Amino acid sequence: MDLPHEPALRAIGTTAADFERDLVSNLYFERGTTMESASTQDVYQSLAVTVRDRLVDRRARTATAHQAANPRCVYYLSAEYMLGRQLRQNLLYTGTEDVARDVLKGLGLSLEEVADYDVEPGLGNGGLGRLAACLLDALATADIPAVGYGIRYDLGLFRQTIVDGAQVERPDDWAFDGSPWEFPQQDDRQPVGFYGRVVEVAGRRRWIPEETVLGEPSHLLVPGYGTQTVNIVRLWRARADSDAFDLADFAAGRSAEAVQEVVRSENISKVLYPADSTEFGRELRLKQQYFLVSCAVWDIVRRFHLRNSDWAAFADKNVIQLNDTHPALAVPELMRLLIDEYELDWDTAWSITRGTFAYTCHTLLPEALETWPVALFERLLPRHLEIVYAINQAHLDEIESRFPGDVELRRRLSLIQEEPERRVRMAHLAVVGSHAVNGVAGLHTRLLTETTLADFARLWPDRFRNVTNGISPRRFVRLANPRLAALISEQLGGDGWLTDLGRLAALAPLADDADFQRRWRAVKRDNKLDLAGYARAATGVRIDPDALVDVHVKRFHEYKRQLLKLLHVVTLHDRLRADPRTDVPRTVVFAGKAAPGYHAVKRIIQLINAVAAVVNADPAVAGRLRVVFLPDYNVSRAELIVPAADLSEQISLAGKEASGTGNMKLALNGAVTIGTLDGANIELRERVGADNFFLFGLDAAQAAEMRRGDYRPGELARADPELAAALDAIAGGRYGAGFGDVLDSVLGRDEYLTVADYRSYLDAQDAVAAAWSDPDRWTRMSILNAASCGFFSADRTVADYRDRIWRADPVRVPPR
Ligand code: 26Q
Repeated sequence: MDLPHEPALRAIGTTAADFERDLVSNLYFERGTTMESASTQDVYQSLAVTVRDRLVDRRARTATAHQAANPRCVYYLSAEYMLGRQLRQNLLYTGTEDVARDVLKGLGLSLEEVADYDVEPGLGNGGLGRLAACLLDALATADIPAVGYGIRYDLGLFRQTIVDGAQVERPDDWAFDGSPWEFPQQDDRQPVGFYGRVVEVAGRRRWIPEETVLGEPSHLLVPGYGTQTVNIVRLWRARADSDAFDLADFAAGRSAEAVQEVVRSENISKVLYPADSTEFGRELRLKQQYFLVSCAVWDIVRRFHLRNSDWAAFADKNVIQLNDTHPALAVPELMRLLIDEYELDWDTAWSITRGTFAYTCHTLLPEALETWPVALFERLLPRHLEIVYAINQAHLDEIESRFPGDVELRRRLSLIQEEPERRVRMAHLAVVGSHAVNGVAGLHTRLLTETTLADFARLWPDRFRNVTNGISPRRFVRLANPRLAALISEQLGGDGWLTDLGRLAALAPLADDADFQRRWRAVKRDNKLDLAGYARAATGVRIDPDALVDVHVKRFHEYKRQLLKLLHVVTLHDRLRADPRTDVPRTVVFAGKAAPGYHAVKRIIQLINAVAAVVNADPAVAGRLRVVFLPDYNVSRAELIVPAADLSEQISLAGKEASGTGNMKLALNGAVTIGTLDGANIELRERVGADNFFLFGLDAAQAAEMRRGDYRPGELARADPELAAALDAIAGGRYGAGFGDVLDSVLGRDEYLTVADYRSYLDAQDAVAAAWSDPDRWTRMSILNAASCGFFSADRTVADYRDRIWRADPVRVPPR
């Protein structure tokens, strides 16, 4: 397939000489410097552009191939993308890692020191954002045409620092030095309206917005591994019109007033999840959601019209996947475009809309289901509220016709919550507006259809399906753990396993092979040394590479029970003070961010740091127990911690974690899991085998039962001498005074049943210690964990979405 003007393009060569020539040329033309005088930052930027050019070439060919095939395209709408650092990935995916290394060596630089300048775009917060990135990686790898739509936040999720043991949030200005990976598309700016009123023109309702901002897209490239496909993430940034700056105010010395309108517009894409403790913050969040949706839906419609003329084909050519409810406004927005702008009738528009959307739910916690006050909704999006009401009317009529007289059912299923205040239920909007709704792990989907969305599942059983999450083996083994990847490739005779992860099963017969075991352990030990070096520099804490590395790394939330892990640490501390030979040498690693407004978990971070300070300074436990809190957990930090882990803590209260994906990353890297029967832990345990998984705790049914019954955590805690001692040690100030509030959360309501699961958890930890004491046994478990993780590849997840929801075919992109 020829590109226009191709002969005029310089060749994109693959040899070291080609690469070096391009690098020198980029240094000169892009940075205005030479090999002799370039700074490492210059070299980084030029190297990035050199790699990027190779992706641009593939992107151009991908776009041409998609244009010709006019395929069904997957549009992924997400408030978060946690793509991770780009340089090493893009070198790998373009096959230029080795030449880059050689060329840099000639300059007296190592690839590692240059790659250190690469900044991770922190455009997400946790599992949902990283899932988006893993799915895009797998989509491109499967040659499926896809676009990810998101917001280009100026500041990503905050950078977490620890000051006096407490989390302090600092801005994450990820593009401060300019991101070489970003392609701004100023030509495609597009207006987005807010507020205003609805008028009737020639019998049709039309929205006249009062305020308009511009959405300006920029692209990040998403290459597939082992293919030519390069898809894109299209991220939108809010811009004020160039007229918005008030020259007169500025001339009069009123500089703040002069930029007021610019600031107000551009605030929309300023930060991820603005604090919602004020009216201003809540309104800004809803504005963000509409901003993303308006830009994306308009863009999807425009792209459709480039290749198609008939609306009847819309739902065949496009599937829009809603990553949770944050983009659920896309449903009324598409309806508005179809009805108001393109003048389709309601029924046609509705059938197109429902045929196009699919919704992924990522939670079970009812309090996490988003709702918006009708009053705010109406003020910001008056026409959308009318459409939501109309959708709701048809929806309630359908319920009435199928379940006549069931007022209660209609109340529960309505898109509008009436009490204590009228609010729009975004999850209901997403379910009603989609032809497919999925949970993210087997248990999650079952519980969704039995509890949180049970009424909907009764109404439309066929709409619900499960798609268990997965992770990118490229990112989480090949890039994060190159030593393990090399060992596996050597053993399996190639790297085909990176796109066919089931092949890891061939490692299982080696689980007892002494030589393989030795090499497996050596990889883990080297990874621990890397982590130890980092931890030493970041926190001053020394990590012993021969100790059991026990990791609890994920967002901080009470349901994830970082506190349960900490109570285990305090008990170990007690036991070691009494007898220094109990347990095995252990290093406990915590990492994760707490939402800035979530006081209760920020206190847990403080307590962890307080315990760490005392334990690490206590000569009675030296060489036996270390506790380290690694600040600022993100994708890059996960890439460092995950390969070094021996024990993976997946200890959420059963029935609360939708899936978890850290559990998969850790197991795939040979960590053994201690966990509850929650989320994807269940599927993980089924695959690795009960002998290779440390199970503890109540299951979801038992936990729900206990919550309903007469649960008395205070009494239970006193009845367990070790738990009582641990709580007393904290209350008595061994780790500093003033942690009474944290204890109250456990002894009072104990919402997440920490006390109920404590004994079972400690017993399981004792079993962990026994297994660790036998290195051959542990290594066998470790190998079998990795060997059994094939199912958790994001490639399988994407194949499931394809079969069950998307029905999208691959489009091969021919090589040059
Ligand atoms: C809610 C209301 C208003 C504003 C923001 C939010 C909000 C923001 C972020 C709600 C949820 C999130 C993030 C959720 C998340 O990361 N969920 C995780 O998704 C993973 C991928 O499916 C699962 O593996 C995890 O179990 C789930 O916790």
